[in-house]
Amino acid sequence: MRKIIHVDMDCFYAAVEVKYRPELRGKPLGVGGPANSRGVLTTASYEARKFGVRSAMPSARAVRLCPELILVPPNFSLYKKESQAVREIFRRYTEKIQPLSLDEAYLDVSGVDNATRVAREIRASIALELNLTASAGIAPNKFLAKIASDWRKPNGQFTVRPDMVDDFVRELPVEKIHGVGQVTAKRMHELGLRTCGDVQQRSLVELARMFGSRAQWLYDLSRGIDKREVHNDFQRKSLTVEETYGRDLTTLDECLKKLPELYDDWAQRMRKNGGEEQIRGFIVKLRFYDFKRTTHEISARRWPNLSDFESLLRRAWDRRGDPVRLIGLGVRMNSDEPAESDPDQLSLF
Ligand code: TTP
Ligand code: MG
Repeated sequence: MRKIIHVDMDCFYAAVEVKYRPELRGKPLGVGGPANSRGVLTTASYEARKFGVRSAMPSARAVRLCPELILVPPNFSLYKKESQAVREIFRRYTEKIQPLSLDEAYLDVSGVDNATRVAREIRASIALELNLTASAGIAPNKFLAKIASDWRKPNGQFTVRPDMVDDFVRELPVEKIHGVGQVTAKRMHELGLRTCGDVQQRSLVELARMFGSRAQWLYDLSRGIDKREVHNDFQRKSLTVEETYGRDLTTLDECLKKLPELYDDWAQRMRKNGGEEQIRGFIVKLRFYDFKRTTHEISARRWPNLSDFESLLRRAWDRRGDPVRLIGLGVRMNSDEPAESDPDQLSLF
């Protein structure tokens, strides 16, 4: 069973503005273009939302709804910087991170005991270190995690345990199904499908007649089934660690002595990253005093032991026997899996 966390920052751009201009805290704030032109809001603080002010609303209309509204122009480079800082916090827990935008990401934390606690820790770190708040959803897959992160917004979190999935989806409006936009939702309503529970009543064949190639997707999601992986920004081809030494290592024994620490470091990162089943080979890399390098590699489809790297290191060393300034080790991974068609890509705009 996988454990996925979806983190979504609270009124992100507005919260970043408040962080750097504390005098704005507690005030109705809109981030966007000026009200005297065709400016549009990117977002608004919760104080402004009480007046009905929303993302994507023309600034002029927002000011009519909320005359006290303070409008500030967006500062994207600042939001990017904060977003990167948030991502650094995620990386303490996992390397399987899929950002959806500056303020949102999926994390695969299947390796941890208690994903609910990890989410709480991540949110606490964001609050303490960055002076921003985030909400989180914790669930066995992306679809449920993303819905759950909205449940206790702002500054809250909600966990959908595996035994809660059936109840969670039954009453869920079809609009919440990822990829179901207004047009599809309207059609579904006309066919008597208002909730995921309604969709569950229809067979796959019936759904295929109504929705063609999207039937399987609707069939699965309405049952809370979603097998989409959390994709890193890039598909990993290898996972290696390396270290450059202040003083060149002149004997094989000296090099061998460095391996346990490197191995532990590698193992820790590998556990965070996951994907043990994708291991296809072991690699050792040496860089010599003259910056020339050599690598030695064998094919294998299992978790490597320290001794695997020791024998690779011996062979790599035997090639030259010269002083070594850098040692690297790790695994090659299978990266030629077919790219899965990801509905995330379809429904953005
Ligand atoms: P959201 O997460 O949709 O909104 P939010 O973070 O401002 O508020 P919430 O607490 O409800 O999550 O979007 C994240 C940021 O993306 C938002 O701060 C500004 C930007 N954005 C736009 O620029 N245009 C838009 O239409 C939307 C929806 C968001
Ligand atoms: Mg947000």
